Amino acid sequence: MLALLAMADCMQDWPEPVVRVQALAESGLAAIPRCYVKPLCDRPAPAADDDASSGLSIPVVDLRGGGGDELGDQLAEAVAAACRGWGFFQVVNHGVRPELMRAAREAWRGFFRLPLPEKQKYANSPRTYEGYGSRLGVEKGAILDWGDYYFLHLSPEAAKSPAKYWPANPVICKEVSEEYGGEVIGLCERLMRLLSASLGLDETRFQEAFGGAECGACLRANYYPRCPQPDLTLGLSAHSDPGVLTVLLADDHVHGLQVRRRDGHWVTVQPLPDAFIVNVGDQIQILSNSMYKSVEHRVIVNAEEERISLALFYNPRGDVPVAPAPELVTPERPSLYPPMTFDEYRVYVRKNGPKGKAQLEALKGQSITENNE
Ligand SMILES: O=C(O)CCC(=O)C(=O)O
Repeated sequence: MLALLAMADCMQDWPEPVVRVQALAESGLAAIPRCYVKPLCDRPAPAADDDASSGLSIPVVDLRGGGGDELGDQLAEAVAAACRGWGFFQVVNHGVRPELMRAAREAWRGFFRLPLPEKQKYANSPRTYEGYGSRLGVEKGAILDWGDYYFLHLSPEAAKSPAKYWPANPVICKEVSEEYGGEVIGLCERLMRLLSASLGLDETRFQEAFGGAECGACLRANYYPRCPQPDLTLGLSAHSDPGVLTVLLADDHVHGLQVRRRDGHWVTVQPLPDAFIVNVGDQIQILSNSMYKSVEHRVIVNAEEERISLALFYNPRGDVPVAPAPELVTPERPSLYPPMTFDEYRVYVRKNGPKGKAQLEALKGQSITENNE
C-alpha cells in the first residue's frame, strides 16, 4: 500500500511541459521533433509489407439473435475462436444504433477542432488522466506518441472528478457520449456473458468476478493529426489494454489500428461499416488464467489525413481483487497471477505508459507490491 501511495505521489504532474501534437502538426513543420522519433524496431513497416496486403484480417462475429440455446452456443463458440486465435474481433449487428455511433464520433471531432485555448481549459494531469491529454506515462525523456486525447470516466458516478469534467463545447458532447456509453456498456455486459459461457463457466461468472453491477467504464477519444514523417513514429505505441474489454469505434474512413499476430507480424484492421472492434484486456487474461490473452496493438499515422477513434474501456470495480478463476486452475495449469485490484494495477501501468505486454508478463508469479517498489 505504501509503495502504491508513493507511486501515486510521483504522478502529480507531467515530467516535461506538455506539447499538443495537433498544434505541432498545424504549425506546418516538415520534420517531426526528435522526441517523437521511435527506435527502428518500433517503426511501422512500409505499407507494402503490411499483412493487410496478404488478406489477413481479424474475425467478424455477428451478434444478431443468439437468445436461443443453439444460436447462443454457436455465438459463444465464435467468440471463443476469436479470443483464442486473435484476442481481437469485429462485432456487427451489435445493437448500438449507428446514428448514435456517428453522433458520438462527430461530437468529439468537434472538440478537437476547437481553438487551442478552449481545449487547454481541460488539460489533464497524470493523477487521474481525466481531460485533454497528449501523453501516457510519466517517464522523463520518454519517446512520445503522435496523438492527443480526451479521457473521462463514464461510470461509476463516484469515479468522476467534479471539476472540468465534460467539455462545454460542443454542447452535444456530454449528452451524446453518455447515451453512447450506456448502449456500449450494455454491449460489454452481453459480451461478458458470451465470454464466460465460451469457457464453460456460468454466464454471470465473469461479471461477478469483476464487481457485478459496479464495473467501471471510461472513454478515450483519440485524435491523431496528420504527420509529416509517418514512417518514423506511431500515433499510439504498442500496448495491451489494462482493463476487461475494449470496444473501439474506429474512424469511418482512415485506417490506423494494427494488431500483433501471434507470430509477431502487425496486421492493419479494416473496420467494417458500423462495426465495433473488440479486444480482450489484461484482466480477462488474469481471470481466465491465460486461456484468453490480451493482445498488443498500436496505431500508425499518415501524412494525408487526421484520424479519430473512440475507445470505451470496460474495467473491473477498482477495489475487487482479481485472480485466476479457481475453475480454470488445474495441477497442469497452475494459477499464473497473484490477486490484485484494478486500482493497484492501473497505477502500475500508468506510471510506465504503453510498454507492449511487458507489464503484465512481469507480474507472473509476483505480487503487485513487489513490482510497485
Ligand atoms: O485509435 C485506435 O484505433 C486504437 C486506440 C487504442 O488502442 C486505445 O485507445 O487504447
